[in-house]
Amino acid sequence: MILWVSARTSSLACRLAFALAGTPGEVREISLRAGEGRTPEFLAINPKGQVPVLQVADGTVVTETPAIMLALSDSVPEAALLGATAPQRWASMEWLAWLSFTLPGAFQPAFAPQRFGPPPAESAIREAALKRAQAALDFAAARLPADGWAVGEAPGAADCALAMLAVFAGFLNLDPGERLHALRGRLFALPALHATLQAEGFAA
Ligand SMILES: N[C@@H](CCC(=O)N[C@@H](CS)C(=O)NCC(=O)O)C(=O)O
Repeated sequence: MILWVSARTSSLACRLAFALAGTPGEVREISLRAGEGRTPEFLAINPKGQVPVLQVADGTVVTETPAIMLALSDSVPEAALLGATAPQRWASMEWLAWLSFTLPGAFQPAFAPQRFGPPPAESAIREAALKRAQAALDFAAARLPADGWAVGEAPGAADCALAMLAVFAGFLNLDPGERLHALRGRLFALPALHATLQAEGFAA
């Protein structure tokens, strides 16, 4: 399997999950900043020009974070990335779907307001987006346990996605809240994730 990512973008969630599950295959890094998401070669793989993208062994291409998490979970079932029971899988999908809505609705306009309106509106767009992003962080933090993992007894896809949200909070100087910050700390301390965190520049 091949997972395409770009460091320090939203592909981090799937990259963490790929490593957490011990997925056979490789991670291929492109640089969105250098325009590598728009090359003919990359667009032939993902016409959306976005990361993450997963290519499974038979060549099938999967895009969109929740779908990639599902494909990883199906490919390495023993890792139980989405959870060990049906209610846990539903809860994991709930977090992933919520994040898919929250990132473009709150975080992306905070990072890149110029993509959401003309120059005179940029600072108002950013301010409003920062408020929505903080509200989303507060919502997540209030629903996380004081210890352990977001869903079930083991770390999984929801934790990887929530840790990415905590990282983005840091980029925007927002407060992830004690529980989300602690969840990220527990996840990032897992030895299985060390090489990934090094590659992303989060570990020495
Ligand atoms: N809905 C997609 C969003 C993926 C996405 O927004 N990826 C960003 C990285 S932060 C990207 O590739 N942006 C480049 C672009 O849209 O041109 C998912 O859930 O995976």
